[in-house]
Amino acid sequence: MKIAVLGGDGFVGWPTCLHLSDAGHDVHILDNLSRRWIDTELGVQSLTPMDSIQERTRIWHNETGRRIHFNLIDIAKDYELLKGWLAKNRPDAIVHFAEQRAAPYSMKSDRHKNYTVNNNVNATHNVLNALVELDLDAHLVHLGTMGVYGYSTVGAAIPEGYLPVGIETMDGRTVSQEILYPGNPGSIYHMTKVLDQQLFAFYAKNDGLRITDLHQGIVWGTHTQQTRRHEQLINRFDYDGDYGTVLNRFLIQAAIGYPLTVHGVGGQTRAFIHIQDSVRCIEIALNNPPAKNSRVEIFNQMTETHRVRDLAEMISKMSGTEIAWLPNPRKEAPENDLVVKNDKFLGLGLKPTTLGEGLLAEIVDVAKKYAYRVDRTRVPAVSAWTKDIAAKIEHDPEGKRLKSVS
Ligand code: NAD
Ligand code: USQ
Repeated sequence: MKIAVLGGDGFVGWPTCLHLSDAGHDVHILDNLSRRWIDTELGVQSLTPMDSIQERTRIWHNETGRRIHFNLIDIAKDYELLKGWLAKNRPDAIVHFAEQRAAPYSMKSDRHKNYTVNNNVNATHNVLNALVELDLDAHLVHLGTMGVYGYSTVGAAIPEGYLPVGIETMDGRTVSQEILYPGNPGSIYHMTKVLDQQLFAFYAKNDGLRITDLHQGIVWGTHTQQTRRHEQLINRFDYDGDYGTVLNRFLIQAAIGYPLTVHGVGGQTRAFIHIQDSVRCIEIALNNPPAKNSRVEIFNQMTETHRVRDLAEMISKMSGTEIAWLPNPRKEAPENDLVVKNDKFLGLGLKPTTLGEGLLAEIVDVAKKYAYRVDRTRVPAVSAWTKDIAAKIEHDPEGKRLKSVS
């Protein structure tokens, strides 16, 4: 297949491009490199030394003889460029990663809220709009998030996108219908993914577009089979308070001897997936497109759930690192249960990579190798969800949160 990967320079995008290219697909990256600019804005860098995208693709070509093409396009702002590229190249499929994906970054200030909404919603709408305008029957695979559902199971497992409901009619009958699971986002970033869902539902219904939405959990790990092939194919690895995600952060913290930063009592339960499984799921989704004029196909892309404090305790035991129980900068339930259905990927052959000590230790080793690149002052998460929380945290008598806890 000829596949356009929007956001193919990012943490999940880059290993996906390598995986798809290795499988024989013709891969074209469209990316505006905004994630690299955000590192500059925040004064941080990936734990792992990343080369430029041009250098990465050159190394891949040297290693494999296969080409991955790169196009510098802002999907949200350069609609005509995007449309022109799609018209000329007419891909069979599009994988859409090109959004601002950090919840803390999206909550930093009014400017960051505006940026996240404008970037994410426009990027998604521009792609859909161009597909219709060009009469292009490409299968669109979008990376959504588990966070569209919120994280509460109300005593029943979260289904894959659609919820059967019974509605009492005016003449006393009960009719059943399947509706999109009610959106319950916990940040501006997560809210943009709920808005994406509505855009997809409309374009599938009105224009018959073939769309798959992958509601992905927190991705952990860094290497895949292909990124291991050459030092310069290495994946990015975020550790800072905005972009670092919880499990990867704890592993880096363990590697540099920084107390594990648990928010609150760590009762938050979240869904997880290893990066290797993430790229496999995307390939499975590409190989199983929905029919034209059918509803949006939704998969829950996760393999296991864990409670934050259990992860911290496990890593603390494994590494001897202490745990810091910090005031929570987010507005979220302090404790929740989470049960999620993921039968569709399992049915299509996914063999989950679960959290084993071997893989965890491998990540700690990667982190130790590059520990000299870590700026410890960038580890604390300082983006507060509300002004009230920001005020409380600033008045935290022990000043734990704003200072480095080391
Ligand atoms: P990332 O920030 O590392 O990568 C996103 C890429 O998209 C970057 O290379 C960025 O430059 C590009 N991009 C952003 N806006 C763009 C625009 N307007 N035009 C062109 N390119 C643009 O993020 P990631 O961790 O690789 O996540 C990829 C996708 O998967 C995101 O949509 C995210 O919401 C979703 N997701 C990620 C995780 C996770 O744990 N990382 C979990 C669930 C879902
Ligand atoms: N947390 C800590 N300590 C930390 C960092 C986070 O206790 O040092 C807690 C947070 O308060 C939260 C949980 O861990 O309760 C998860 O936080 P996270 O930063 O790992 O994940 P999140 O903000 O939800 O976002 C990440 C990705 C996002 C993706 C989402 C999937 O950045 O792109 O959509 O995971 S999900 O969480 O399933 O919605």
